[in-house]
Amino acid sequence: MAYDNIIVEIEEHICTVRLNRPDALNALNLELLRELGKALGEAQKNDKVRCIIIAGSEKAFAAGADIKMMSEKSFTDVFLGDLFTPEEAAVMRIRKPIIAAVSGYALGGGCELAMMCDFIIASDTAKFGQPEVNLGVMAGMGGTQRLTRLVGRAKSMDMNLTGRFMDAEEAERAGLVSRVVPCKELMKEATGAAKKIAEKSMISVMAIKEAVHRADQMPLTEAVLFERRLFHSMFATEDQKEGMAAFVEKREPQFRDK
Ligand code: CO8
Repeated sequence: MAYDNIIVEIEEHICTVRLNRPDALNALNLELLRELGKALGEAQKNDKVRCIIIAGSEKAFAAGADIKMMSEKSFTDVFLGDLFTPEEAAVMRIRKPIIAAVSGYALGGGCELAMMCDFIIASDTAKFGQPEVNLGVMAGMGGTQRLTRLVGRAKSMDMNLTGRFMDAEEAERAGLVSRVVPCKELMKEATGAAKKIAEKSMISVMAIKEAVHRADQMPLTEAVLFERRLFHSMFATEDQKEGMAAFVEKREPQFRDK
């Protein structure tokens, strides 16, 4: 399917979605976000796809929501139109793993989109920020919430209140990103991680994603019980038999998602 604001490639079980508005540093307008939601929905339905990567350009993952699109909007427009709620839901509905490959600016909605992914691999040029305060507004797609859960209150308050950017090294130290690699190696690293995930049983992979996301949302004892019941349920799968037999027989497992 052809898109105007993103480029989608599917290769070796990996769907890579590149944000592609180079003249606006990949600023997120509604058209782009709707195309992204559609592409992710298609990847979810496509049995060939086992992992998804969202990337931008070398200069910018995304420099935020499109300020030009928002500048003339009124309270009534955004409140009654529920700006960005369906677009966020479309990303959060995806059950397959999503890696954000971030190079350059990931600001405002760009940082928030990266945080909606399951983990972030960053290039050493990455810059994260929630600079909405400089525009007389505030974060609106998780910048005060997901960022606080990921890096803690002190750094989240600092970034949201001052609008300062966090470089890749600080982001890794703070727990916002899982790995930092040289800019030129970003896509190789992200693809390598995606390929590793693609080799596993999709039953384990999708259950792990659901369980880890519960860590933000449930009390610990409930969340551990949720995890334990998922773990127990895996003993009903052929992939559990295959994975454990392969270990015992000292060979590579052949998972069949059954
Ligand atoms: N929206 C629209 N256009 C943008 C944006 C943006 N967020 N960011 C950059 N651009 C455009 C510029 O206007 C410019 O276009 P033009 O040449 O036509 O004027 C082009 O991209 C290149 O930008 P710069 O010339 O500014 O490039 P620099 O290298 O000098 O600076 C910066 C790069 C520092 C990234 C700078 O562009 C900047 O500060 N951008 C704005 C960052 C920002 O404030 N982001 C937060 C936006 S608000 C937001 O995200 C709210 C989130 C709420 C929910 C989100 C749901 C998706």
